[in-house]
Amino acid sequence: MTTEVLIDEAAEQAAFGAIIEADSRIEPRDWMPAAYRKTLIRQISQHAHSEIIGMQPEGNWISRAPSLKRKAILMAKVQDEAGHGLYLYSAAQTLGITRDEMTEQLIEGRARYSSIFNYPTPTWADMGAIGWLVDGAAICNQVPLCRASYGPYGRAMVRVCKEESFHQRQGFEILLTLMQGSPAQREMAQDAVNRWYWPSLMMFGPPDDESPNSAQSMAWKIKRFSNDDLRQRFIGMLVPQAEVLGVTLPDPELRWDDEAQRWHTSEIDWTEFHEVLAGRGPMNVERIRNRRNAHDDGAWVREAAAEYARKQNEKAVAA
Ligand code: FAQ
Repeated sequence: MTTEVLIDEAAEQAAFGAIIEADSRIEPRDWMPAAYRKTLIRQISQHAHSEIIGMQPEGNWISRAPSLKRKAILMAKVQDEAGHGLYLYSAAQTLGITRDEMTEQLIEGRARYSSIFNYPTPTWADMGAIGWLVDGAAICNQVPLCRASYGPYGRAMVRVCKEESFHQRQGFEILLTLMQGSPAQREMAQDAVNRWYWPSLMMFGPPDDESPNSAQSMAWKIKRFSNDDLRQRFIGMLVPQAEVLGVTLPDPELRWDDEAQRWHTSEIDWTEFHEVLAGRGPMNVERIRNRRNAHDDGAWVREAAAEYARKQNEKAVAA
């Protein structure tokens, strides 16, 4: 490498550092370290895959929602998740990876998506628990991401968060309605909360001392808070809401520790988390199989769109 190239790179590195330091934004055409680009592609594509796979657990209930109104709301929510996936794939594409590459990684089982979407949805109350807990956790995690140092990611998050907040309220309202219903309905709501509570805490990722990416991602201001801090914030949000609902959070040890200024909880079952990440959760195989089938079934649409674009291009050239 020549001295000139080294000086250029040092100048670019310094300019990048200054943008991060000033809490300003890195944009697609700006110089960025290769590792920053790689981390963003990893996180944004995993996030996009989560939104897309995340349509399946609730999609399972669209045809069985208990009323026309509930069905319309659930359809709108699931459609929003598709939209989130698309903004996020677009944000990742600005970093030099194609949508096809990301899709291939997902359907071949080489990409991660959130652990939470590998759990089944056997009852209607699961729609309430997903909205309240899963979208609630998503909001806690994603509001700080609106300030992520990479422009296209932070901007996508602003709209995503607005929609997630509607999602969380509709889930809360489903649970509230069930909790004001018959004993069987209250039991169904509590059972769903029991099943989703711990997996929703795992959504924030491994404990801080076992999170290999956190320190660097926080230094780059992609992540603004650690996994454990966000998990704590989430618990603090849930406790008063659980009281309003009249549900019990399934952790007998849960209490505010005044001395430590933290929520004291039972130990999270990290073995379960790692099993799900390794592809051995209750629904991993089905989730990827469905996604692969949908991709195969859509092949003719992609071919037709490509052919249409080719013809339009041909016409434009001829004109
Ligand atoms: N599941 O070093 P860290 C939604 C992986 S919300 C699976 O701590 P990092 C809305 C991690 O990727 C859900 N994998 O990693 C919705 C890393 O993998 P590597 C999606 C997980 O990145 C609601 C390894 O473990 N939200 O979809 C999980 O600093 C309802 C080591 O972990 C986002 O993706 C997990 N739970 O922090 C949709 C938010 N946790 O390096 C439908 C954006 C960790 O082996 C219905 N992402 N891993 O490739 C983030 O904020 C971060 O990436 C974290 C992980 C916090 C998830």
